[in-house]
Amino acid sequence: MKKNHSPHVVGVTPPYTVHRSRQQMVRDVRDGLTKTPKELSPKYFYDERGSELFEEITQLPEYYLTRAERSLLERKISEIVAAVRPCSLVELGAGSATKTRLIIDEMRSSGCAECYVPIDVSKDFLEATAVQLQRDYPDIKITPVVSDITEPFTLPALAGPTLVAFLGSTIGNFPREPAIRLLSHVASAMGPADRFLLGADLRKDPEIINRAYNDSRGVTAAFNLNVLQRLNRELGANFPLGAYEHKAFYSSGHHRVEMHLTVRNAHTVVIPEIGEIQFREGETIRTELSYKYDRSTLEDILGASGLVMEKWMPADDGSFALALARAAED
Ligand code: AVJ
Repeated sequence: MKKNHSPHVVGVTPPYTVHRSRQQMVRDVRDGLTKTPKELSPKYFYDERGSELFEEITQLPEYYLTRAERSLLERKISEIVAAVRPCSLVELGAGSATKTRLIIDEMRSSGCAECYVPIDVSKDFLEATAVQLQRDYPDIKITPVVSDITEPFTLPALAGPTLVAFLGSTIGNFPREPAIRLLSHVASAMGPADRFLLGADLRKDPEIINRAYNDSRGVTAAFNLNVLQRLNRELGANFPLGAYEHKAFYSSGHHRVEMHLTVRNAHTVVIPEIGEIQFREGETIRTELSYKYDRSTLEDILGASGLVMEKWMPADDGSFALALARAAED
C-alpha cells in the first residue's frame, strides 16, 4: 500500500464517535428527499437493526448472492492467495465479515497473515466483528476503520502485499461514475504487488433476480422500511411506516434492481432539522440500486478506474463472479 495521511482509525476497544456522520446524514436526507423523484442512500439501511436484517437476507432461500459468492471463494481462495501472497487484508464494506475467515485462514496456512483492516459505515457491526475476529485470530493486527467507502479513505500502514477485497456485490449500489470514483480511490491506494478482489452479481433470468429482492417472508421489505424507522429514531422524523410499501423490480434496460418505498396515501413528514416534506399518493422514495454485471462491463469499469482485470472467476452456473485486478502502471 502507498502511504496515506492520518487515517480515521478506531481501536478494537471503543469508545469512538463519528462526529461528521450525523451532519452528513442530515445533508444526504435533505438532498435526497427534496429531489424529484425522491431518494435515500442505501448506506442508511445499515443501522444495527438494518445490519441484522441484511444478515437475515443473506440466509434467505431466494437470496442466492451470498451463497454463490461463498462457494466461489471456497473454490478459488487458494489460487488467489497463491498468486497474490498477501500479508494484509483490507475489506471494504466488511459488514459481519463472514467470508473474511475463509480468506484469513488461507493467508495463514500459506504463511502470512499480519493485518486485517475492515472498513464499514456501520460502526456497531464493525466493532462486534473486530472484537470477535481478534478473539479467534489473536496474532493478527486488526484495525477497524469506520468510514463511508464512497469518501476518499485512508489506510493505516500495512505489511504488504495487500489484498483489498470488495465482496458481496456491494459495488452494485453504485452507478458507473460513482463506482469509478470509488474504485479509483482503491487503485490509487494500491502498490504494484497489491491486488483488488471484487465480488459481483451477474446478469441472469430477471425472475431469479426479482425473487431475490421480493422474498416470501418479507425480510427484504422489512429491511427497506427500516430506513424510515431509523430516520424517525435518529432524526426525530415522523414517517408513518404503515403508509409505505416495499417495491423492488429488475430493470433489464438498466441491468439493475431498483428498490423503492411507495407511498400508499398522501401525507406530510416533519424532520426537525430539515422541515416539512410532502408525500403524494403513489410517489416513491428510491432507496437502492443494485447493478448486475457481465465481464465486459466490469472490465470497462475497472479499466476506467485505473485497474486491470487479471483473473475472471465466474460461478459454474454464471450467477456470480469474482474478479482479481491490479493497479495499472501509470
Ligand atoms: C449488499 C448491496 C449487495 O444489492 O443485493 C439485499 C443489498 N438489498 N437485498 C444487494 C440488498 C436488498 C445488497 N448489497
